[in-house]
Amino acid sequence: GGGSELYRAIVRGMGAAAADAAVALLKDHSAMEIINGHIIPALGRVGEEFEKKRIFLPQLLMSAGAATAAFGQVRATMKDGCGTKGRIILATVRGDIHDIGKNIVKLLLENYGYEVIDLGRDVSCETILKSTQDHNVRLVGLSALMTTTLPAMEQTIKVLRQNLPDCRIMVGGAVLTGEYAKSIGADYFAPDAAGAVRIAEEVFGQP
Ligand code: B12
Repeated sequence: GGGSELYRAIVRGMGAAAADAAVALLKDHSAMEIINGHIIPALGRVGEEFEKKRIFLPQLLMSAGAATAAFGQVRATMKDGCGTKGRIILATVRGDIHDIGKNIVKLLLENYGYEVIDLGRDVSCETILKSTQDHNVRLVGLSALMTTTLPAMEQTIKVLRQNLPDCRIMVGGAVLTGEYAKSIGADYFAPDAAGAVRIAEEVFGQP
């Protein structure tokens, strides 16, 4: 983990090097090992440095780009599931453009055989509601990474509840806790992508 070439390439914001390092790791590591052991810790480090004002937005952007480049290599090796176990909507809420975590959740859900309709990032509650209705979706996953976008998440849950009382809602993202998720009316919270899969298995009744 900590000192790997991939980790350092992401921290330094070197996209091509990060992609190469990911390809090298794929020879003897699984996709989730690389994501959980290298990509996520590196982004955590970058976040800390940003918070302490030791790096600034341009470097944060470069690191995010490097993480996305590495993720692209990892994703290419995972085969798409056939999407028969259930249909799930994923979105990052209005005002929030962080989507690396959501994309990891999507990758794993698809790999476990779920069909994911990815609405992207900065998505309004109207769009999420309409898409959930149009596609007759039973499980919606919302992501938010900032304290400032938690109200948008709460609003989205409210709108979904009012219009689609049978729809289940799971939430995630670095700023969330299980307790907070409950307080804004979510049915489920998970701290990572594997947790999202467990929630899906519960909602869709698979072991
Ligand atoms: C990368 C990054 C960016 C990139 C985003 C690129 C992209 N395409 O996503 C860029 C550079 C664009 C960016 C911009 C900004 N960022 Co930023 N960013 C980060 C950083 C470093 C990492 C986030 C990340 O990708 N983590 C890795 C992923 C894998 O983790 P994750 O998202 O939490 O996802 C996992 C779980 O939470 C869970 N999960 C996630 N979603 C869901 C959903 C469901 C349904 C479930 C079940 C689970 C689940 O599973 C995932 C996999 O394990 C964080 C620091 C941090 N420690 O989080 C700051 C951070 C989130 N950013 C922050 C800020 C302030 C900003 C900016 C406002 C900066 C600015 N001044 O402009 C802008 C915001 C723009 C906007 N309107 O959204 C702050 C937020 C502070 C706060 N508490 O509100 C943080 C915490 C940094 C800090 N410490 O100050 N950022």
